[in-house]
Amino acid sequence: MVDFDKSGHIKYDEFLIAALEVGKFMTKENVMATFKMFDFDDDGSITAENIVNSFTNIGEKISIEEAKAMIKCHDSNNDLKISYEEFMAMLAFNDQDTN
Ligand SMILES: [Ca+2]
Ligand SMILES: [Ca+2]
Repeated sequence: MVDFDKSGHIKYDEFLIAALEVGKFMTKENVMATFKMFDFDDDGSITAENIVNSFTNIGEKISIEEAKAMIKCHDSNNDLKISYEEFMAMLAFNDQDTN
């Protein structure tokens, strides 16, 4: 992980920037793997609870409100969850090798 401001821990915006940087070079398989990393309960969507769990897992604390705000930014159908499609859009992932 990248600690841009040398604060000794990774803040959620740094985490997102790092994810976006990685996203530029991601394959479809890597995007799915990253999605599943957030989707703890493996139900095909990332909820605010899933985000809180993910950050707890990497030693970061964010509130449920912060997680909800994060989802709202990328939740195009307003169901308060991030679907795989919305996650790909969030990473600006372009699947260029579909046949
Ligand atoms: Ca889930
Ligand atoms: Ca959604």
